[in-house]
Amino acid sequence: MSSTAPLSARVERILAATPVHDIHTHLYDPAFTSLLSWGIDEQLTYHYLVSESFRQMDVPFDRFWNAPKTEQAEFIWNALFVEHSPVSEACRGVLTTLNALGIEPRKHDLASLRNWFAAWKPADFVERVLSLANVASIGMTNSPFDDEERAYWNANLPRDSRFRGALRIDPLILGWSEAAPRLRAWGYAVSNELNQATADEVRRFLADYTRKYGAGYCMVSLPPTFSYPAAGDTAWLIDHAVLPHCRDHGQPFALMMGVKRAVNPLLRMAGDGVGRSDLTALQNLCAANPANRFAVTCLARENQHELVVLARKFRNLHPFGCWWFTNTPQLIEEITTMRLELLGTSFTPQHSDARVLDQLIYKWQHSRALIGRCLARKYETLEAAGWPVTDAEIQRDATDLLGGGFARFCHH
Ligand code: FIX
Ligand code: ZN
Repeated sequence: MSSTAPLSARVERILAATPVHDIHTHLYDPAFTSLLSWGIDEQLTYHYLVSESFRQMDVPFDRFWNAPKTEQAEFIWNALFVEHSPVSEACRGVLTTLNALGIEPRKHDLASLRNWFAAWKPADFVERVLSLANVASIGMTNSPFDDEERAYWNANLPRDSRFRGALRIDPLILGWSEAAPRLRAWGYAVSNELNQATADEVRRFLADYTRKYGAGYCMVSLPPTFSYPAAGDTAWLIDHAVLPHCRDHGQPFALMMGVKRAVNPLLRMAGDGVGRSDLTALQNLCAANPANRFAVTCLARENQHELVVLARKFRNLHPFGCWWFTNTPQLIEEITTMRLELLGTSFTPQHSDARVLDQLIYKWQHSRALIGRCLARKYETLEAAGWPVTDAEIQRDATDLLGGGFARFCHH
C-alpha cells in the first residue's frame, strides 16, 4: 500500500503489522503447564463473563461454583450467547477469537468446539495464537505468594524468553501481618513490627525474586483508599523497601489503582469492583521520589483525566492500559484520544490483561483497531495543518505505542 492510500488504511495496516509487547497479562510461560489456560471452557468461564452471566441466569451461586468447569461454561454459553445476544465486549471477544481461529461458532455446539481445541498440542496453539495476535512478548504476573507458581520457579524449568517476568507484590504491602510469617518461613528474618532490619530483609526477598523471575518491573494493585504519604504498613513498606529496591534494580514500580476487591464475594474472582482513587497519593509519590519511575493505570473512568495531567507534570510517570472495566471500545477511544491530545505518544495505550491465551487474539484485534482510529484522526488534523505524515513516522509511533515507549521508560 503506497503512502497515497487513505491515512486510516495506512495506520491500520502499520498497526496490524507491528508486533506488540504486551506489558501485563495473567498468562504463563508454557513450561508452567497447569497455569497456562486456553480453550473454549477457559474462555467462557473468564471472570468477566461469569459476572455478566449471573445477571441473565437464576442458577444459585453454590450450584454454579460446585459444577465442573465444562458445566459452568455451558451455563454461561446458554445465558450469554444462546438466550441473549452476546453484545458485551467480553462476549464479543469470544466470537472475535473463534472467528480469527477459523471457527464459525453458530455452526457448533460446545462439545464440537471442545473437540476442535482438543486437537491442538499446547505448544502449537501458543504459536498459532501469538502469530494471529501478532504478540512479540508477554508480561506475566509472578507472585511469590502463589504456591502453585512458586513450585514451577523452584523447578528451574527451561524458559520461553517471550514470556517476561514481573514481580507482583500485593500480599506483601497490602497484608503485612499475613505476609510476615510467610517470609519468615522462607528464610527472611523479618519481624511483625516494621523496622530497618525488617526493611533490609524485605529488600533481600524482593531482590531474590526479581532475579528468579528476571522481572522487568515490580507491580501492585491498590484500593481506592490508598494514600501516600501515610501512617500504616503499606506506605512504610513502599518507602523503606519497595522504592529503594526499584532504585537498586533500575525497575519501575507499576501501580494499578482503584480496585475494590470482593465487593460481592459470592461471585468469587468475578466479585471485584471499582472506586475512584485520590490521585494526590500518586502526585506525592512522583514528587517525593524523583529517582523512581511509576507506570500507572487507573480503573475508574473518573481518574483518567487527572492521571494524564499528572503525567504532564512528572516525567517519572508513565500511564498505561485501559484496564478491565475501561477495556471497552467507547472508553478506549475516549481515554486514548485524551492521552494523545495531552501527552503525544509518551504513554502505552493498552495491555491485554489476558488470563486465557486465546484472548490475546481478540484483545489485540479490538485494541489495535481502536488505537489506529484514534491515531489516524490525530494525523488527519496534522495533515490539515500542513504536516503530512510519512509511513516511517507512523511506524515509529506504532512501535512506541505497542511497547517500545514502555521499554524505554523501563530502561531509563
Ligand atoms: O489485579 C490485576 O492484575 C487485575 O487485572 C486482576 O485482578 C483482574 O482479575 C483482571 O483480570 C482484570 O482484567
Ligand atoms: Zn491484571
